[in-house]
Amino acid sequence: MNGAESLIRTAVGGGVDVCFANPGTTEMPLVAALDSVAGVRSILCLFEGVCTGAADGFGRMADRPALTLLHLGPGFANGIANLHNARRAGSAVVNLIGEHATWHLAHDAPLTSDIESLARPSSGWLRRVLHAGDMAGDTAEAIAAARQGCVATLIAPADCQWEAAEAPAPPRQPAPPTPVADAGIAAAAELLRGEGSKALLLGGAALRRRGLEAAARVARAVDARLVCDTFVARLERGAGLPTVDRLPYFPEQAIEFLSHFQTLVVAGTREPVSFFGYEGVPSRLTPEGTTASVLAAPGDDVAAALEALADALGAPATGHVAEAARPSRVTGSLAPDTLGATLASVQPEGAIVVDEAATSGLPYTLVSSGAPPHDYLGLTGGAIGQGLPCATGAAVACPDRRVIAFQADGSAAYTVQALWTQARESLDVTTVLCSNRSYRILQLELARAGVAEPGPAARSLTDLTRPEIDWCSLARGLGVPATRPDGAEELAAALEKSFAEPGPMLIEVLL
Ligand SMILES: Cc1ncc(C[n+]2csc(CCOP(=O)(O)OP(=O)(O)O)c2C)c(N)n1
Ligand SMILES: [Mg+2]
Repeated sequence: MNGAESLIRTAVGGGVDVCFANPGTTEMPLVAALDSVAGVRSILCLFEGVCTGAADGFGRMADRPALTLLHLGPGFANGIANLHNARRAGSAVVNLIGEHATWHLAHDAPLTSDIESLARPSSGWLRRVLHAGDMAGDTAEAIAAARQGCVATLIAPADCQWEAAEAPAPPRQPAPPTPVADAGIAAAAELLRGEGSKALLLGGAALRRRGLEAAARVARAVDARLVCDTFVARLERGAGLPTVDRLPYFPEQAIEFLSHFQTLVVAGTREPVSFFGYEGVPSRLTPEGTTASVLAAPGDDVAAALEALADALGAPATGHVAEAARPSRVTGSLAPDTLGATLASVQPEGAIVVDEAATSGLPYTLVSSGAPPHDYLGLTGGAIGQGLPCATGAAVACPDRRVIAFQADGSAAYTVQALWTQARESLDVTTVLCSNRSYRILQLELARAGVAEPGPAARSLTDLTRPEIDWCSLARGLGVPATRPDGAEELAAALEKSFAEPGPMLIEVLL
C-alpha cells in the first residue's frame, strides 16, 4: 500500500465516499488510488470552484464531508471563493491538495506557491503531510475536524502519496457540539418571560427540524417570532414546519424589522451585522431599544439548548406550524413575483432549493412557506458563483430528491461548468435561470450610493447585454437540455416536465 491508498482507505473507513476532483500531475497517485481502492465515487468538475461549491452542497445535505482533490496552490486558489461560503455555512469539507514532492520544493518550480497562506483563511483545520506514513492518521484527523462543521485542508506532497505507507487509520471521533450551560438557559428563559415583543434569531442546526420544533415551542410559550439570517446554510421549511421570517438584506430594513422587538434571543448564529458598511448606517443591526442575548453560538448544541429552553418555559409540546397555503398557479408574463409564485405552486415534495437567484428570488421566499416540505440553501458567504456547484453537490448527496437551482444570471456565469458535471453524472437538477441580463443588485447599490444617472462606465460594468448570453445554447453545449418558456403557464409546464424526467434541465426565464 502506498500513501495515497492509505489515505483513500482511511477516507472510506471514515464514511467518506465522494470526491469532487480536478487533478494534475502532483495528484496522480491519488487518482490511481481512487481505482485501486473501492468505495469513493470520483466526480470530475471542470473548474475548482465547482469542486469546492459541490463539496459545500454535499456537506450541507449529507452532514458528512466529501473530498475535493485540487492541484497545488493555483488549483486550490480557484476554489477559495466557494470554500469561503462553505466556511460561513459551517459545512463539512475535506480538501486534498496535491503538492510537489518534498525534495522538489527547494527548486522553486513554476507551480510552487505558498499553499498554507492560500488555505489558512478558509480552513478551520490545516495540515501538511510530512511522511507517507502520516498520510492515514492525518486523513483521519482531517475527517474528524470536518465532521465538526469545518473546512479541513490536507496538503499531500506527491512523494508522500507514492511512497510505501502503513495500514489505514481508524476513524477518529469528532468532538460533540458544546452543551449550553444551565445558567445560559435560565438567563434566556428569564429574558423571554419579560414584557415586550420578542423574537428568536435562528441559525445553524436551529434551522433543522429538531431545532425548529423546539424553537416553535418557545415561540408559542412566550409569543415570539422566529427569524433567520438573510443567508442560511440550510433551512427546513414548508407545510407542517414552523414559519421562519428572513432578516431583510439591506441594513436599514433589517434595523427597522428588528426594532419591532424588545427582546432578541440568538440561537445557532451570531448577533446580526450589516453585509456592508454604509455611511451613516450602523454595522450592528440590533437597534438601540432591543436587548439581544446569545443563547447558543455556532458550534454549541443549539437544538438541545432550545429544547431545554422550551422546557424551562413550560412550553406546550408542539409549536405553531406554517398556516400559509401553497400558492395557486398564476398566469401572465414572467417577472420575479410570477416566477416565485409559479415555482412555489409546482415544486415537488422534498425539493432542495438552492437560492442564488439574488434580486429575482425575493418574492419566492415570501410565498413559498406553504409549499410542500423542502430544504432551502442560501449564499452564506456572499461570494457569488455558488449556486450551480452547490446544487450539483446537493444532488449527489440526495439522489432521490429533486434539486432546484434557483439561479441569477451574473452569478451563474462564474461557475457554469457545473452544468457539464450535472449532465455527466445524470443529476436531477432543474436550473431556473433568472435572466435579467444585468448585475441588478449593483445597479440598486449604485442608486443607494446616490448615483442617480450612472455614467457609461457604471452602466457598462453592471449590464450583461452586448452580447446577451444565450443560456439555452450554453446549457445544451454542456450537455444539459434547455428551454425558454414564455409566460407563467409555459414555465409551470417546463418545470413539471423537468421534475418528471430524470437528469438535469435548464429553464431560462427572461425577466
Ligand atoms: C466572488 C464575488 N465576486 C463579485 C461579487 C460582487 N457582486 C455581488 S452581486 C454581483 C452581481 C450579481 O448579479 P446577478 O447574479 O445577475 O444577480 P442580480 O443582481 O441580477 O439579481 C456581483 C458582481 C461577489 N459578491 N462575489
Ligand atoms: Mg442578473
